[in-house]
Amino acid sequence: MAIRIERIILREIRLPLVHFFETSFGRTTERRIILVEAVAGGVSGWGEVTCGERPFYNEEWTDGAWLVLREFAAPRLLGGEVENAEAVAPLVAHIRGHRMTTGGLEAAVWDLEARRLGLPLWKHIGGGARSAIPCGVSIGIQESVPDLLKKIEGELAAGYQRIKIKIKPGWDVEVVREVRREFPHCKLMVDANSAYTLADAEHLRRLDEFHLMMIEQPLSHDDIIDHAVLQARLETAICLDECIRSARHAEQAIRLKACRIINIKLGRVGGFREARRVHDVARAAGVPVWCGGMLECGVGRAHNIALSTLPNFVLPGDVSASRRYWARDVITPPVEVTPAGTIEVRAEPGFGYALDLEFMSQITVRQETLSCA
Ligand code: NPG
Repeated sequence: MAIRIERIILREIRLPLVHFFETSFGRTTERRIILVEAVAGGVSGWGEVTCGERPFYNEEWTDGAWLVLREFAAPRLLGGEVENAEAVAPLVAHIRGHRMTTGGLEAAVWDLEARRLGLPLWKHIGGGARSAIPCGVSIGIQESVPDLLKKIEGELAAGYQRIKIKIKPGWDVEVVREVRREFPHCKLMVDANSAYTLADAEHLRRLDEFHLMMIEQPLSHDDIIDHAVLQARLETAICLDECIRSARHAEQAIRLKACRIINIKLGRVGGFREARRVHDVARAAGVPVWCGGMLECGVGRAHNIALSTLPNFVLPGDVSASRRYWARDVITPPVEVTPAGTIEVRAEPGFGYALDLEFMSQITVRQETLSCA
């Protein structure tokens, strides 16, 4: 279905987190999120740019994303016809990197196309393997181990199916030991966000005794080969996140045995087209995947839910309830998690939730409408 996109509206919203979120590269207390609204024939599709406020997770950041969208990505879609949502990623593929940025735009067009067809987004992307998605939580680095244990206890009581804790040098083996002592049977994994090098291999091997589901991205954000060396030395499965930016990277990582699990983040790989390709490569190789999170507001969260209905998303992901992050979300109802630790997939067209436009306008700090000159 050809789409003539008439307008692309960029909004930056500011949302304070209910609790700071700390990783090995820093602490976030308030999000600055770019939402992308693509309009065609009176219908709007919505996407979220999932990059951080600072270029520390990868090279992208809010202010840079705004410029890339305005100067390079949006102009490619305005003023002509786009064949369909699948055709958006190739149109912006000449932009090197910046996949979370272009991915926010790409996802908006998928949502738009789904709405025009009257289909739920999950159906439109070929998902629907499950009607409720299994949820885990990601718990940032805390001020103290007792704080961490208390958090874990609360999340398990809420029903979440697996716990992921962030680690970094100085907050790793002994912390995991205490968590395991307190919670011997929960599904547990750790995420290092690239905080180690191969020189730490012996140290990381000490994590093997804790029966972790996986260790996520222990080594450099742009490395696959060292991960292969490390995986051969660990019993624990390595899951790659940062360094899988495309289906080609997934293929290479699997071929080199650099990981046994892949975290797919919609933005990191540039949107739904590439996310499905990564999913398919992993599935063909028998490598399970799960859906990562980037502290998204409701728009990105809803997209992640749709993505998580593809068949190979067999492990609980980092997609969790809105209330863990926001006092009020930009969608209604907010994303909620059942006592069984699942999110029910909704049947409405598009991403399945209503936008709270009134609240959104209150928290919008800049807005720009791009249209054909
Ligand atoms: O629940 O959205 C969430 C957070 C999931 O841990 C999570 N994200 O590296 O995967 C990550 C991490 C992250 C958090 C990355 C903050 C960047 C900033």
